[in-house]
Amino acid sequence: MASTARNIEPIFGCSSFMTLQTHMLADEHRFRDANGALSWIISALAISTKTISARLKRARLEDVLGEVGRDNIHGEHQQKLDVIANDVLVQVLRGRDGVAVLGSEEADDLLFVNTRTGDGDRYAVLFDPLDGTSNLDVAGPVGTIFSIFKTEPSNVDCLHPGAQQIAAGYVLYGSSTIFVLTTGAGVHMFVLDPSIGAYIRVEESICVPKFGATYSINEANAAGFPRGYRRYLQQCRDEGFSSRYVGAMVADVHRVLLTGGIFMYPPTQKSPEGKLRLMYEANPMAMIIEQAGGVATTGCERILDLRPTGLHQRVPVILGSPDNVTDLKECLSE
Ligand code: AHM
Ligand code: MG
Repeated sequence: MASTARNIEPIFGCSSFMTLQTHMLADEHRFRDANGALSWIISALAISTKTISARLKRARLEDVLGEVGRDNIHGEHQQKLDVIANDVLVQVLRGRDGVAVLGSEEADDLLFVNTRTGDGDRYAVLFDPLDGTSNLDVAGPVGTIFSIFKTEPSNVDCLHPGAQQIAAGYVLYGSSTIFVLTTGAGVHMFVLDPSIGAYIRVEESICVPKFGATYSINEANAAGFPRGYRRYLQQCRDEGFSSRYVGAMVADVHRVLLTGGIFMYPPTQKSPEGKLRLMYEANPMAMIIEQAGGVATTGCERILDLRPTGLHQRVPVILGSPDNVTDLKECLSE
């Protein structure tokens, strides 16, 4: 007797049920010589960020808010959670065979791991373990940002231009935990389902809207911005833009990615090079924004073309919808 197929309700409201892990397995087919090393690294980032997410949720209960009592390389007061997040990432990533080099905002120098030689590609993973830490004490959003390069014996300091990144992404710890990833073929978004402990893909090939009437900048520093930025901000206000600034780049850029607009951290009188770090903040966010059809520039040059001079180098950062960036660049060139 013929049976009638029952309509299957979509799980999680997604048309296809794909975890980050299965997404990576499918993605590997794009690379003819893939040996699974990149998938192992992404899986290490997934387990690390699930751990960090859980620690963040219990931070007040576990009494891990506040400062450690020492400064990092940038002279910033390290928070206990900066150290915890850094240690989680280092411990998990150093156990993966393909990882040869780790670089962190919270460590002065690169860390060389798995130093034995062997077959297969070797990777450098650079990261900002917890971005936007001033939000921690008030339970605001924070993030983890990562950048992955292939390492070469000829370039042991890993100072490659961002255009050579193999993969990049961020995790936003907000009202939900979001994993955004690119391996050079579009930008995909996953949400952590804490009930099953898996990142579930919720959006594929995200496109930054061509224009968005929102700007994101620490406007309190405006008196110290170059004149072109002040002109652009006045233009935005005259045109009825909204201003949104969380103070965590991951959260601010995530809004730009999904709804359009522009994120800026310009040079200021106090910080002529800007505040954000090229290798583990600007480069990975630039790759994400470009892969989604947006623009990433210092105002003078494409971020991904910059030749790095140091692991902790700072750069001015502009990330946004193509039309917004064009308007800003016109103001900067006047
Ligand atoms: P952090 O990595 O030390 O937290 O600093 C980076 C953060 C960015 O997330 C954010 O865009 C910026 O610093 C905020 O700085 P400011 O308080 O100067 O606006
Ligand atoms: Mg940061």
